[in-house]
Amino acid sequence: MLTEDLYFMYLGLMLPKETHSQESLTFFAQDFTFKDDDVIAVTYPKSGTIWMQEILPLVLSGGDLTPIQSIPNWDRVPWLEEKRLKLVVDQLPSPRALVTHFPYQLMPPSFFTSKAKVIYVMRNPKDVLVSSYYFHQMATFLEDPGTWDEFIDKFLKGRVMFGKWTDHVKSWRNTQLGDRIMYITYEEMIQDLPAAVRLISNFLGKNLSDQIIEKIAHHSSFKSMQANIMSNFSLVPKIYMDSDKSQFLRKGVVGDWKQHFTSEQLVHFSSVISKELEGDNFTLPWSLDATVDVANVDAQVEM
Ligand code: PPS
Repeated sequence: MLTEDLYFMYLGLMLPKETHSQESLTFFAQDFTFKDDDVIAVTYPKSGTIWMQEILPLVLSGGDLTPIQSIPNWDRVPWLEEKRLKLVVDQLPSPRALVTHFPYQLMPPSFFTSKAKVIYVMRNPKDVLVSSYYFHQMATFLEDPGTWDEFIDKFLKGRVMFGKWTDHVKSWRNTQLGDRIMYITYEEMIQDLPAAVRLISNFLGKNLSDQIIEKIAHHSSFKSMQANIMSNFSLVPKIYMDSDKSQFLRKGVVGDWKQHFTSEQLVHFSSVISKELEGDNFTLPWSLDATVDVANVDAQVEM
């Protein structure tokens, strides 16, 4: 299918027609009102969104498994900008957990006047790219990614849903939200999930016991989510997501990029991303230094 058959533009963002519409965006922008106790996980696609759809209901309910075992993740913690929000919003228990891929400047007015809390999850863009590449192969409502080389180019130019990774992270780094926002990385969550769940629960003012934290980490582990039909997208018909091509819960690891990039591609990728972040006052938890990256890849090849 042609790009224009699959996507439409909304305020400069390229969005898939299957999941988004002018109506859903108008609903989000004008009819939806944020509440002070809302919690919103914000991500660039493929950075840990569905992971937060698992963790947030567990934290907010103090470890009750009922929501994650009985409600599909897209209705349990809906995407603010998607068509389904309108259908489920009235059934969401308070405090509500929500997700969005929207950049900061496009959030609607009630977001800025509310006290809703935000958890921004960031992932190494090289792994985001890999995850997105496979997702574009299995999601029939997205454009075929083309070759790996072609997809790198599309990603760097922002010719993918939600535009450039650098624009997204920059928009959410320089906010006026003060202590309403916390930042966490996918890599931190992989490294020590119970510690990450503890940070999240503290941020949300939940004083959970170590036992509950362990329980939440267990039920939001990659393995548990892979086995949970409410979270593994097996309920989605194959005409939308073809799991023979790739799984939504594909690998769930850090550093899969090392299996994909050539040295030349790394130098190009890292230099474009670093240049676009130049002058912005934030440090990344991973290297975007092409020489370090290339050394990393070479070491991997030697192993
Ligand atoms: S989307 O389409 O934007 O909603 O995708 P998103 O959920 O942001 O990202 C999907 C990637 O997150 C991985 N994932 C996890 N990794 C580790 N542990 C857990 N529990 C987990 N849940 C989701 C998922 O496998 C995708 O990454 P890749 O690298 O493709 O495996």
